[in-house]
Amino acid sequence: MLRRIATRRIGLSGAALIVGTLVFAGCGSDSGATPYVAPTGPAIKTLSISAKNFAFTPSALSAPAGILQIDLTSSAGNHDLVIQGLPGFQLEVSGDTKASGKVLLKKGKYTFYCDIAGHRSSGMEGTLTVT
Ligand SMILES: [Cu+2]
Repeated sequence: MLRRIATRRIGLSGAALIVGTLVFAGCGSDSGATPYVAPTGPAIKTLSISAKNFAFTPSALSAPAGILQIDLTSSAGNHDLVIQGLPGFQLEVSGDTKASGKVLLKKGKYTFYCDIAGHRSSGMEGTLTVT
Protein backbone atom coordinates (compact mmCIF):
# COMPACT_ATOMS: atom_id res chain seq x y z
CA MET A 1 0.00 0.00 0.00
CA LEU A 2 2.71 2.45 0.91
CA ARG A 3 4.75 1.51 -2.12
CA ARG A 4 1.86 2.17 -4.48
CA ILE A 5 1.49 5.76 -3.24
CA ALA A 6 5.17 6.43 -3.65
CA THR A 7 5.13 5.20 -7.27
CA ARG A 8 2.18 7.41 -8.10
CA ARG A 9 3.97 10.51 -6.80
CA ILE A 10 7.00 9.86 -8.95
CA GLY A 11 4.74 9.33 -11.95
CA LEU A 12 3.09 12.72 -11.46
CA SER A 13 6.30 14.68 -11.06
CA GLY A 14 7.67 12.95 -14.17
CA ALA A 15 4.68 14.18 -16.17
CA ALA A 16 5.15 17.73 -14.86
CA LEU A 17 8.78 17.62 -15.99
CA ILE A 18 7.79 16.63 -19.55
CA VAL A 19 5.19 19.44 -19.77
CA GLY A 20 7.78 21.93 -18.53
CA THR A 21 10.26 20.83 -21.19
CA LEU A 22 7.69 21.18 -24.00
CA VAL A 23 6.76 24.72 -22.94
CA PHE A 24 10.42 25.69 -22.80
CA ALA A 25 11.10 24.26 -26.28
CA GLY A 26 8.12 26.22 -27.64
CA CYS A 27 9.70 29.53 -26.59
CA GLY A 28 12.76 29.08 -28.76
CA SER A 29 10.94 28.40 -32.05
CA ASP A 30 10.01 32.02 -32.83
CA SER A 31 12.97 32.94 -35.07
CA GLY A 32 11.67 31.84 -38.48
CA ALA A 33 10.77 35.31 -39.93
CA THR A 34 13.01 36.89 -42.55
CA PRO A 35 14.75 39.86 -40.96
CA TYR A 36 14.65 42.97 -43.15
CA VAL A 37 17.86 44.95 -43.25
CA ALA A 38 17.19 48.61 -44.10
CA PRO A 39 19.85 50.43 -46.14
CA THR A 40 21.99 52.90 -44.25
CA GLY A 41 22.59 56.40 -45.55
CA PRO A 42 20.37 59.28 -46.62
CA ALA A 43 17.38 58.75 -48.88
CA ILE A 44 17.50 60.48 -52.27
CA LYS A 45 13.72 60.83 -52.33
CA THR A 46 10.80 60.49 -49.92
CA LEU A 47 7.60 58.97 -51.20
CA SER A 48 4.46 59.83 -49.24
CA ILE A 49 1.65 57.33 -49.55
CA SER A 50 -1.73 57.46 -47.88
CA ALA A 51 -3.80 54.35 -47.19
CA LYS A 52 -7.55 54.04 -46.70
CA ASN A 53 -10.29 51.42 -47.20
CA PHE A 54 -9.36 50.24 -49.85
CA ALA A 55 -6.81 52.20 -51.86
CA PHE A 56 -3.37 53.75 -51.80
CA THR A 57 -3.00 57.40 -52.84
CA PRO A 58 -1.16 57.83 -55.09
CA SER A 59 -1.24 54.33 -56.52
CA ALA A 60 1.37 55.03 -59.20
CA LEU A 61 4.69 56.53 -58.17
CA SER A 62 8.09 56.98 -59.73
CA ALA A 63 11.51 57.53 -58.25
CA PRO A 64 15.18 57.40 -59.19
CA ALA A 65 17.14 54.26 -58.32
CA GLY A 66 18.81 54.29 -54.92
CA ILE A 67 17.76 54.65 -51.31
CA LEU A 68 14.17 55.77 -51.02
CA GLN A 69 12.18 56.62 -47.93
CA ILE A 70 8.55 55.63 -47.83
CA ASP A 71 6.22 57.49 -45.47
CA LEU A 72 2.91 55.70 -45.01
CA THR A 73 -0.11 57.25 -43.35
CA SER A 74 -3.66 55.99 -42.91
CA SER A 75 -6.76 58.12 -43.15
CA ALA A 76 -9.04 55.19 -42.34
CA GLY A 77 -8.48 51.70 -41.01
CA ASN A 78 -5.53 49.42 -40.35
CA HIS A 79 -3.24 48.82 -43.29
CA ASP A 80 0.24 47.81 -44.21
CA LEU A 81 2.50 48.19 -47.19
CA VAL A 82 4.74 45.49 -48.57
CA ILE A 83 6.74 45.48 -51.80
CA GLN A 84 6.86 42.44 -54.05
CA GLY A 85 10.43 41.16 -54.30
CA LEU A 86 11.50 42.80 -51.02
CA PRO A 87 10.98 40.08 -48.39
CA GLY A 88 10.63 41.26 -44.81
CA PHE A 89 9.92 44.90 -45.63
CA GLN A 90 6.62 46.03 -44.14
CA LEU A 91 5.15 49.30 -42.94
CA GLU A 92 2.08 49.12 -40.72
CA VAL A 93 -0.37 51.88 -39.88
CA SER A 94 -3.58 52.02 -37.91
CA GLY A 95 -5.90 54.97 -37.58
CA ASP A 96 -3.85 58.17 -37.62
CA THR A 97 -0.42 56.61 -37.16
CA LYS A 98 2.47 57.08 -39.53
CA ALA A 99 5.18 54.61 -40.48
CA SER A 100 8.43 55.23 -42.33
CA GLY A 101 11.02 52.95 -43.79
CA LYS A 102 13.93 52.99 -46.20
CA VAL A 103 14.43 50.72 -49.17
CA LEU A 104 17.23 50.35 -51.70
CA LEU A 105 15.74 49.81 -55.14
CA LYS A 106 17.31 49.20 -58.52
CA LYS A 107 15.73 50.17 -61.84
CA GLY A 108 12.51 48.34 -62.45
CA LYS A 109 8.81 48.29 -61.91
CA TYR A 110 7.71 47.25 -58.42
CA THR A 111 4.29 46.32 -57.13
CA PHE A 112 3.35 47.32 -53.60
CA TYR A 113 0.22 46.25 -51.78
CA CYS A 114 -1.53 45.85 -48.45
CA ASP A 115 -1.20 42.23 -47.33
CA ILE A 116 -4.05 42.27 -44.80
CA ALA A 117 -6.51 39.57 -45.90
CA GLY A 118 -8.86 40.85 -48.58
CA HIS A 119 -7.34 44.33 -48.93
CA ARG A 120 -5.23 43.77 -52.03
CA SER A 121 -8.12 42.18 -53.91
CA SER A 122 -10.28 45.17 -52.89
CA GLY A 123 -7.90 47.57 -54.60
CA MET A 124 -5.00 48.21 -52.21
CA GLU A 125 -2.25 47.83 -54.77
CA GLY A 126 0.03 50.21 -56.59
CA THR A 127 3.13 50.44 -58.74
CA LEU A 128 6.44 52.10 -58.15
CA THR A 129 8.54 52.72 -61.25
CA VAL A 130 12.22 53.13 -60.50
CA THR A 131 14.30 54.71 -63.27
CU1 LIG B 1 -5.20 47.54 -46.17
